[in-house]
Amino acid sequence: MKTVKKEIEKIRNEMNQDQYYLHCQYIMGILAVKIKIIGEQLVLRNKRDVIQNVSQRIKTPESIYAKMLRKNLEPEFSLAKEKLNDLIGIRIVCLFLDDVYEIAEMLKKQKDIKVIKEKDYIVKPKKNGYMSLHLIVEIPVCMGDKVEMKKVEIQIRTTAMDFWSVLEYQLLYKKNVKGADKVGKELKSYSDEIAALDQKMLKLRNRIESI
Ligand code: 0O2
Repeated sequence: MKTVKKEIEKIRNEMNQDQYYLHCQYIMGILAVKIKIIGEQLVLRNKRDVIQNVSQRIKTPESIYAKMLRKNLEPEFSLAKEKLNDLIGIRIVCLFLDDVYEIAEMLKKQKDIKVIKEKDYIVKPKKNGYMSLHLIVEIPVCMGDKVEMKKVEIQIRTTAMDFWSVLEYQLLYKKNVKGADKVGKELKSYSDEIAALDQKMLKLRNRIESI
């Protein structure tokens, strides 16, 4: 137990060095402005609100440590920077299914963002029912005469998917507790209902817009 604490402290110390948090804040600041502009362009284009909420986080030392072990990797921060795509995470929540893909397309068009990976858990949800569109992007950070590319995971999902995943995240920490299996199955069935409802709401919105 002591070693776990020590390893996590080591990661924390490494994160505190090398202006890591400052670089993360710089990237999150750039992306926040970009997403705000995209949001305003979408309001003008679609004549309605599109982006409902944007949140950002820097992965904690505890979460880095746990994820490195899950991936059978040494829990070293220098290795985590190389291997983990979500040390910086941004979540965009929107109302409708087509908004997810419209936001993703607009992000992909940004000249200073390079999409290196796309995972569509909406077309192909995870086994437990998790749905979201993930873009792993690289953003250049200029430091003196050097330019370093930093990875960010951008999760884009509907309000309904977000509401589901918050609950599922709580269950994750109770996986081995009695009753968790039953709740997991029920949650999976709600994910199917959410997928169907998102489709229905989109169709209805299109009908309303065409009246
Ligand atoms: P936390 O605590 O949110 O940081 P990769 O190397 O990119 O192929 P990775 O990073 O495991 O593999 O990718 P994946 O599966 O797309 O997961 C990235 C993040 O998406 C997770 O980070 C979660 O935030 C979210 N996510 C993925 N699957 C689920 C799920 O089943 N339920 C919920 N609620 N969220 C999920 P972390 O590090 O797991 O967690």
